[in-house]
Amino acid sequence: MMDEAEQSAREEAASKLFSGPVDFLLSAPQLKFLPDPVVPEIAFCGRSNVGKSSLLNALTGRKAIARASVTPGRTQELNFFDVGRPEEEGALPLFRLVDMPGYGFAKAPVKVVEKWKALVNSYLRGRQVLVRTLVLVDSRHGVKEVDRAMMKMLDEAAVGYRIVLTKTDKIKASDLAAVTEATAAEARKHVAAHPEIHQTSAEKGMGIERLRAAVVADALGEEWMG
Ligand SMILES: Nc1nc2c(ncn2[C@@H]2O[C@H](COP(=O)(O)OP(=O)(O)OP(=O)(O)O)[C@@H](O)[C@H]2O)c(=O)[nH]1
Ligand SMILES: [Mg+2]
Repeated sequence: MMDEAEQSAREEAASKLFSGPVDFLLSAPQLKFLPDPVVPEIAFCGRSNVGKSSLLNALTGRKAIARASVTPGRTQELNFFDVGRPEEEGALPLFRLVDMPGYGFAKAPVKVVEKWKALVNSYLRGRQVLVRTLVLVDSRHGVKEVDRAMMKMLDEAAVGYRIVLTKTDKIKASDLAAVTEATAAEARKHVAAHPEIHQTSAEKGMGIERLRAAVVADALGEEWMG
């Protein structure tokens, strides 16, 4: 178990990293437009409107680097963000964050939804440099059938993921405790799920520093954290 001093040192190192360069790289509407797989990647997935783009903004400390919206279905491509670009010209970033379209969105045309689904699933299943996926779950709703299907797919593809509860500012503390417990029980049924359930609010900042440290450790290894 990590002690408090160690945890706060990790959080400090992670926020220092994110206070440096974070740049939008590209938007890939199809697999052939993916960047070369040259640095570790961390992907954000979850139901439409769960708060993927908002969480990415909160983690990077940028208000709107990823486009968040009241309109579900806003993110339609795989959007790549470079984190920690060294000084030298042409140098690679330390790692990348990938914002993805949401699943379980019924209002977009079926063909469009199928296209997103194929893109997201092929990326998640086939990406060599994908070191961790964040599966976001709305804390008001808990794990739904579509989330379970996504987790099962990730289990089968042996892609490790963290389950992140979002929008915790919208529920009571007692409800948050209950949904966290239920989500932890769900996580125990999935081989690729990390046991820790993250509680976050992109709006109020809850849980952001802790998740930021976890993401950096996933991307760069515990050694990097010092
Ligand atoms: N209260 C509250 N609202 C949030 C939070 N995170 C996101 N939202 C709101 O939820 C809505 C959807 O957020 P997005 O970040 O666009 O969600 P998304 O998962 O990227 O959506 P898609 O790209 O459509 O799949 C927006 O209106 C956000 O302002 C949060 O922590 N608290
Ligand atoms: Mg989005």
